[in-house]
Amino acid sequence: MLLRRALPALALLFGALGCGAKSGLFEPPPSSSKDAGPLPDAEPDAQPDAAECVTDQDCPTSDLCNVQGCVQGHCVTVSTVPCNDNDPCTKDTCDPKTGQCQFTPLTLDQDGDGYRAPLPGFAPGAPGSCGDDCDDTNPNAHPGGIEVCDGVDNDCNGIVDDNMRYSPTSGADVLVSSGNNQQGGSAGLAYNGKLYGATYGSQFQHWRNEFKGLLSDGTISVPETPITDVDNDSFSGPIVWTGAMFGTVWEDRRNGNYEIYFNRLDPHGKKLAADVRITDAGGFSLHPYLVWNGLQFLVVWDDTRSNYAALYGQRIDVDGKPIGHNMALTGPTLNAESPVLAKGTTTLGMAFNNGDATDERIELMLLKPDLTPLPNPPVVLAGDGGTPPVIVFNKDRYVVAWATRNTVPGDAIWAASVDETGKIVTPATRVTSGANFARTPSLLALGDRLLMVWADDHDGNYELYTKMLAPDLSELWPRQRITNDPHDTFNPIPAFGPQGDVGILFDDDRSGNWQSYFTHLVCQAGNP
Ligand SMILES: [Ca+2]
Ligand SMILES: [Ca+2]
Ligand SMILES: [Ca+2]
Ligand SMILES: [Ca+2]
Repeated sequence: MLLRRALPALALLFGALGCGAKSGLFEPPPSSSKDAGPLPDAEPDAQPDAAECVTDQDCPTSDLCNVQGCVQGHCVTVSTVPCNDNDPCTKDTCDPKTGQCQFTPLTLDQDGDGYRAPLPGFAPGAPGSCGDDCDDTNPNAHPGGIEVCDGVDNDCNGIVDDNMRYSPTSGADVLVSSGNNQQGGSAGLAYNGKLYGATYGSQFQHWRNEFKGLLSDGTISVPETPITDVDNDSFSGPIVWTGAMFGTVWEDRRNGNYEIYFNRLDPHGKKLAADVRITDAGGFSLHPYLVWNGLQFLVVWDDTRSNYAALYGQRIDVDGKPIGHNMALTGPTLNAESPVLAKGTTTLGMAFNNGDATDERIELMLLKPDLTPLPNPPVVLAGDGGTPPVIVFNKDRYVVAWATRNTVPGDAIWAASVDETGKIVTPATRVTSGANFARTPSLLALGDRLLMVWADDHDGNYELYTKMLAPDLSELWPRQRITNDPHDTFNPIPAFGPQGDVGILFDDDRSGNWQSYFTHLVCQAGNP
């Protein structure tokens, strides 16, 4: 087929080059023109009279990967450049212009440490994974690395900062949102090796998204930079670091109805392209959440395009281009909202609320690495009025935490864990005590432990506390108070930072209105 399509063009080429000796052989058939369709379908050797070549030199040379020769008056492929490096981790192709083989790796080394991220769905270093970097967003984590107190699993043994612990930096809170706004609200925090990128909302005439770069002590490194400045409300969302750039996702109603938008930011928070609109749905699209899986951004959210709240997902490539269309993740029997996503070794775990305003169940659903739902039915972790959950993957299981809420907030934070087969490892467990009301949990996975940060009224008003949980969710180290002021404090968003610091963005009304603040925990070497 290739030969027949190439022939008229070839004839023109030879005519132009004045290849006189055989030019008569290359004249187009009488019916041909520049716009002629394909030549008749007969096989070359079915019409031995229609000779098209005398020697190999008469045959097309446009594809150096498939060399043509003249056989019985017809140009046929006589040799093909074999491109096979016997490496299942490369895509083998041949460049027709040069005839050279190209072996393109299937995986990326985004952080430039010489180790590639595994293919989605594979554990780092597992057979077929094509990569053994356990954290390709950080050059200080790779096989053979020396473990230091930096919030990173430097040696890729599945344990972050082996045998180290955290201490609060009392009284070092830093105002992040501008303060000249009406109010602010924390949304996301990610460390890029030099600075924390913080996303938060500021309410001026409308709500808008902001980015600010913070050093580990809260010093401003990149001033407040609007991510959106649209003529309507725009609510800030999570931020992730890929090893080369930030990604962030949010909801805004620049077009009247809330839709999900995405963009990539350079290491200083500058947008790399125009905002990417992810949804175009009749109902509101809300509560976006974002994960980087080593190759792609994965976004999940809820929307009511089908007149009930359901969960949807979208894959986005490293260049910021959506891959395929919005994917429906839950069916019509669910009224699902507020999804959060974590990347496991072979699956994705998505926790969410399911129910109505008075009975919000906490459920967890397993997905394939490409966001396709696995056949396992969602696992119900709690049915007692849970608030939007948080999720992390801790070495071999997903850990989900939530607060309860019926008419008033419950008195404790709860958590449960589920393995990658969907089996509940630790059922819903009360993981805090000693308060009347507890709210807004958050988790960081350390492999052999989990750091939890939350707000409760243990000491009178709502303040932030941290504690360490064992993988079975029992208490490893008791609560430590990390904020101290006479006003309520909520909504901690922790992220690993430099030298083992854990940066925490949070909300506080100590100035008389809600603003976003930053504090950090310091990593200390040695056993507790
Ligand atoms: Ca790497
Ligand atoms: Ca790395
Ligand atoms: Ca380690
Ligand atoms: Ca470390």
